[in-house]
Parts: sequence; C-alpha cells; structure tokens
Amino acid sequence: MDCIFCKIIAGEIPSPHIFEDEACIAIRDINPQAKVHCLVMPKKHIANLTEASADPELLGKLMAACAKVAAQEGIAESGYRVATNCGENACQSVPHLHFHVLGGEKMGERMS
Ligand code: DGP
Repeated sequence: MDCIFCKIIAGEIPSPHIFEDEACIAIRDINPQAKVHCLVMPKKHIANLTEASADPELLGKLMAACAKVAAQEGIAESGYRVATNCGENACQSVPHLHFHVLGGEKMGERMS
C-alpha cells in the first residue's frame, strides 16, 4: 500500500519513533504548528476516525498513547491539545489515522 505513514512505521522512510507500544507509534510532525507537535498513529493501516470507530479498544490505546507522549514531551502539566482531521472538509491530508498532540505554548481558543 502506498501510504507514507505505513512506510514510516515500517522504517522504510526515516522518522524517529519517539514513542512505541504494541498498537501505535508517535513521531514529530514534519511541519510543526506548535512548539511541540507530535503525531500518534496506529501501526495497523486505518484510514481515519470513522473507520477506527469499529475498534474502540484500539482508540482507547491511541488516546492513552497521546497522554503518554504529552507526558514524555513535558507538556502534561502545562496543557496540550489532541486533534484528528477526518476527511475532506477537515483537510485530512494523510489517509492513515493520526492524532495531533500539540502544546508547549498557549494556543488559540478557536478550534477551527
Ligand atoms: P493531516 O492534515 O491531519 O492529515 O496531518 C498530516 C500531518 O502529517 C501534517 O501535519 C504533516 C505531517 N506529515 C506529512 N508527511 C510527513 C512525513 O513524511 N513525516 C512527518 N514526520 N510528518 C509528516
């Protein structure tokens, strides 16, 4: 499958895995939109949140991983934002589910 995140997970495209467990990995976003901007993604190819809703156990693991990554990055106390873009109107650009973990600075109140 021609999926850039599957290639990063497989190590075919270099991008340090800053976190890894049995279900997911985390990397730093190539185009950071905050001082800390990481991406948490399942090892298994799943297109987006709609598709992942069939596997709530996996979604729980991904949310727990987001919190672990935030702690590892030192932003758990100061606060952070977790977001996922799902589909065209949300401007999802990589069709492999990923959660953005953003923080390290004060962010805007608006989500859109
Ligand atoms: P989204 O627009 O929600 O699908 O976010 C995709 C994010 O993935 C975007 O913020 C940039 C990031 N990204 C795309 N390609 C790469 C890559 O090759 N390496 C890394 N580290 N991040 C990437």
